[in-house]
Amino acid sequence: MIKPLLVRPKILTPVRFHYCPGCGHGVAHRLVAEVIDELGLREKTVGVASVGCSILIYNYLDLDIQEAAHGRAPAVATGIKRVLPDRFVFTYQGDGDLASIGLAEIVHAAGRGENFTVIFINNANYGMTGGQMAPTTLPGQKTTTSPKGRDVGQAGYPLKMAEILAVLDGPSYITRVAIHNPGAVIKAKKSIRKAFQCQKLGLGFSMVEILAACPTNWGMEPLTALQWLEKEMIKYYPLGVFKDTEMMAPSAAL
Ligand SMILES: Cc1ncc(C[n+]2csc(CCOP(=O)(O)OP(=O)(O)O)c2C)c(N)n1
Ligand code: SF4
Repeated sequence: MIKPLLVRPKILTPVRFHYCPGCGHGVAHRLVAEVIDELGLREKTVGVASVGCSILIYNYLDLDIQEAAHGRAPAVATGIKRVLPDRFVFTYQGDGDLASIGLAEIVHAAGRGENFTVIFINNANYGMTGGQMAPTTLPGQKTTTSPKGRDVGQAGYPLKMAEILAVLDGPSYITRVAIHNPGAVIKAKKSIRKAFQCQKLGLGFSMVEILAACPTNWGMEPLTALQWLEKEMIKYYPLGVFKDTEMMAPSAAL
């Protein structure tokens, strides 16, 4: 009998993604769907969507999903998790949403150690609204609002959110991964699984920052965008685990 290598996750609806060719959101959605399926969390999960290109995530994941105003997903997730502590709660946020307008929300939710998980898509620009410069735009990177390249003398340096949040006491697990090749995608899935497990263990705030391509606004073919991500983005945003308290928790030994 032929054993299928790839099976569509049950919670990934049979709806065609509206994302541009080569966009990282589709891959990230699938990884979230696979992990929730594998952990058997479907009936207990509430997702919180932000604005941005992934605002339609409720079309693709067959879960309870709450929309939040720009940047407010961590505040909404805090409320849901506190009222329904047995639910499994995650936010799915772009970098314009999380690192710009929602900076206060994410910092305070992390600082309070709220027990939910953040999936943070860093594609170095505001995707949905036309590719403006975001706090994550690389030095020298051209965007619609920095047509000559981000000038750090004028616009300052990018915010490295994983590093920034990892210095706080509240988070249990903070990591940065990428999804530019199959090996990286496998690692990204492991990190999402680990972040969800931290929440299951009640260890507090967890976040997976995912470096993802936005070929349309980068003005590149999908393949070139993946190469640019590997060559330029990872150089500025190193991959790795920035905080992991799971090993210190008594329940981790069970
Ligand atoms: C309070 C508020 N401010 C601004 C906007 C406009 N807006 C909608 S999507 C978006 C950009 C989102 O970019 P990002 O979070 O990086 O997600 P991406 O589209 O790249 O996935 C902006 C600025 C909004 N909808 N609400
Ligand atoms: S604009 Fe960028 S982030 Fe938005 S769907 Fe297209 S590639 Fe994806």
